[in-house]
Amino acid sequence: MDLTVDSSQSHHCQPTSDREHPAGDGTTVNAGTDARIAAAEKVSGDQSVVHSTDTHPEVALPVHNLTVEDILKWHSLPRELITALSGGTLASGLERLLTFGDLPVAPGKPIAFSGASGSGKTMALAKLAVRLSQQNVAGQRPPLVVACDTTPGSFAKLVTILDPYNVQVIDGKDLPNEIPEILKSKRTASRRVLVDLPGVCIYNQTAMSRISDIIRVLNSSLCVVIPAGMDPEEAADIASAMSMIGAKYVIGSRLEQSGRIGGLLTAAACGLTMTYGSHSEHITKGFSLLTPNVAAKRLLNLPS
Ligand SMILES: Nc1nc2c(ncn2[C@@H]2O[C@H](COP(=O)(O)OP(=O)(O)OP(=O)(O)O)[C@@H](O)[C@H]2O)c(=O)[nH]1
Ligand SMILES: [Mg+2]
Repeated sequence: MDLTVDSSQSHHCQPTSDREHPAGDGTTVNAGTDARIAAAEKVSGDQSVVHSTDTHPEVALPVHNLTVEDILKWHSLPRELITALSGGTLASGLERLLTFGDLPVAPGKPIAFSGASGSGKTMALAKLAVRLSQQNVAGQRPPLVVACDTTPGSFAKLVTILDPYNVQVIDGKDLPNEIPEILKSKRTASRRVLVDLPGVCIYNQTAMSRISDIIRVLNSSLCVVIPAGMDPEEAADIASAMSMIGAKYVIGSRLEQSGRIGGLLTAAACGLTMTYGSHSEHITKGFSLLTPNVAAKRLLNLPS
């Protein structure tokens, strides 16, 4: 397999410390100094080897002499995707395999955030709402947030989070049966609207029907939030089920909390455009576009 590493990328996963890891021969090595020396000795003409002499001096993944293929396996990326990524740099493989882009946030076209319970939907929505409210584009009002999660306290929580940023939250608990008056008004047609959906189990038809009906009555686009660490098969099932009710976009969450992001990439490979990654628990921090280069670097570097 020819999976070369772009020399502009960091090649090593960041360590938490120099610690003992099993070596291939059953002995243990110190993943700091010893691993660097051992890896340096192993470097050959094989471009797929993760070199030890590059900018990041430390090694964190469980073994020191990893190829890019090894790293992708570590992320639990399905074999078919690893094969499809081969033939160039990791970033170019990602660019070829997946679609990357921004979320099309526009007046008159709400965006709804879907996903499993606790996946980070509300946090991602809140981060985007704050960014939009701070953009200060002439004539552009702050976005409007529609809270559709009927879990007790969830509406109040969103209001508390977004009030300081001048983002109005309206109660959408009766959607899809009753559309809040403000969403019917002509003035709202010029506003950007973000819709906070409840967490769903994709096998629960009642829950899936409700979110499907909400996005239909609001004429909303649908985005799926997939947390780092999610099993790729599970992520693929969620992405596919959400695609069937119209999802076109995916956001990664908790990228600084879990190491493996094979689930996120697998979800994107199910036909969703990779958009943002959330990598902080703070509402004003850690929300960036996941470009092929950013995704490649994240695959090769553990969060520190
Ligand atoms: N560290 C970190 N925490 C996050 C991130 N995104 C979400 N969280 C946390 O994960 C937890 C769940 O996030 P929510 O946004 O409430 O998840 P949700 O999908 O809306 O959950 P439900 O509405 O209950 O289905 C919260 O404690 C968030 O603060 C992230 O990128 N980094
Ligand atoms: Mg929520």
